[in-house]
Amino acid sequence: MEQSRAETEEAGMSTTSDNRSTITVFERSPDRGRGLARDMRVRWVLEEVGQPYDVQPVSFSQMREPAYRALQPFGQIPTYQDGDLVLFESGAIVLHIAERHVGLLPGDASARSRAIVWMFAALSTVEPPIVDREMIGYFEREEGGNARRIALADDRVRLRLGDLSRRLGDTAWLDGAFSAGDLMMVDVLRRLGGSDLLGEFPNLTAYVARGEARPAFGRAFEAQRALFIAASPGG
Ligand SMILES: N[C@@H](CCC(=O)N[C@@H](CS)C(=O)NCC(=O)O)C(=O)O
Repeated sequence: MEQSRAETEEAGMSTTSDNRSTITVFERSPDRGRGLARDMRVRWVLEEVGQPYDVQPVSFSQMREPAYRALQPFGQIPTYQDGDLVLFESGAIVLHIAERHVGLLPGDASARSRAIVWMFAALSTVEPPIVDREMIGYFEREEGGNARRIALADDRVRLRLGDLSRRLGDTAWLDGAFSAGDLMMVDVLRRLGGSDLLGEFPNLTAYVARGEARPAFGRAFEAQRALFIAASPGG
């Protein structure tokens, strides 16, 4: 996992950079500062690699404007801007940053690919059923509920968590040292927000707690929370 500074510089990566990137975030996050929006994973990776960044808060109406769509075609947060480079999709942003700094992707090529596999697993296998379940929570519980759909959504999440829990077993991280794959997986699991579902899997609960205990996570969390509080009436 460890790479020397010389190896890093030879590979065109940097340990730090003078460039200060900017990320777009919700002006006032609907999660009320719980750090569940997808800017959190970008803030976290930037904190892990020690890169200072600026935030550009955007409102829902700004996100619909053509100027914002030029940055993010789907009108979502986050985006990442570094000089002339504009990126969207939180997974691509995290990968971009992790690839250019030391510490979140192993130096060994195979181990590096395996860490990237876990990023994709988090985004394309674990996150979708969690988001589907959230959507039912938002829209259907309020309308009197649809107990069967909710139970099915819970089961789809439970299936993924069960498999993940078995793979993690009693290890600290998914494949050796903490990596961008763990960062992404922990961030995705946090969307379950301490629900009973996550609680059914003690090793995953502990895994998320380990991620949240990282100082970089703490700094990222406090930054987004401070923004929410400042944007709130009386904040
Ligand atoms: N796949 C995108 C999803 C981005 C996304 O869904 N962002 C949410 C906030 S977490 C958003 O902007 N929602 C408002 C909307 O979709 O209108 C990514 O990972 O960046």
